[in-house]
Amino acid sequence: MRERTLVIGDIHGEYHKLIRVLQIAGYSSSDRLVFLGDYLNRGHESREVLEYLIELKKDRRNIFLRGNHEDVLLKLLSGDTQYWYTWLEYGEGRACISSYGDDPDRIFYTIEGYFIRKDSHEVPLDREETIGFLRALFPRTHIEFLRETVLTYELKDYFFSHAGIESGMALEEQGPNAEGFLLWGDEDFLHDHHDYGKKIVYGHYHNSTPLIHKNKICLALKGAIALLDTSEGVIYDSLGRSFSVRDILSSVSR
Ligand SMILES: [Mn+2]
Repeated sequence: MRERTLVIGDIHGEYHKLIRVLQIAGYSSSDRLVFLGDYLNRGHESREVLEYLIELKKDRRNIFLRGNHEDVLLKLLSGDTQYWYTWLEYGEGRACISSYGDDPDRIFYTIEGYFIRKDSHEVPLDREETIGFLRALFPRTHIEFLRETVLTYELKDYFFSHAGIESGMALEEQGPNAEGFLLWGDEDFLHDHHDYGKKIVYGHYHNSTPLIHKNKICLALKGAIALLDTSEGVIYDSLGRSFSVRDILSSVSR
């Protein structure tokens, strides 16, 4: 069977939607997959998503990029406690904690920072408590999976990252020095129509439909998961819609 490359946008704890969009695209094991990151948080099935991705990783052709949500969690796992706010409140990480079987309401904020309830005690989430809590919450295989995610990936005609690139910089230069742009995005890139030689495919910015431009495609959707079949130039989503990249580009340029 022919090998297709299927690119999947932000998942955010929505296992059932992920399965749905793979079914809609007719995914089979002859296809290879590129995931754009943001696997965790917000939805209620973060653990199911990670378990499934770890299973898919057995196929070495499949690529798993790092999203800002994974990055923040990795920083917490390394004991950087300043990221609790970003992970819990901005990132809706409490949904992830519940999906891994703990009670997120055990963690609360005071003027002195974040605390966790343990039996009848309230303990500050300092470096040691943070690492201890997260290592008990996540299976080791899940932490390894997060650590092994990558910032960028390229094919002949495509460049992939979670949130786009550093605008104006050549693709070869988009490495760890551009990490902030690759993981968190940048306004300049959103308005950038420069031809980088490859189409940049990214997620992070959730829209109601996939964003299709000559030089870039955004696959993050509000309330759904998008998938790009690079061989056909078609985007499917978990709601059952499909979008032809070529048709949309020709209607814009007309
Ligand atoms: Mn993101």
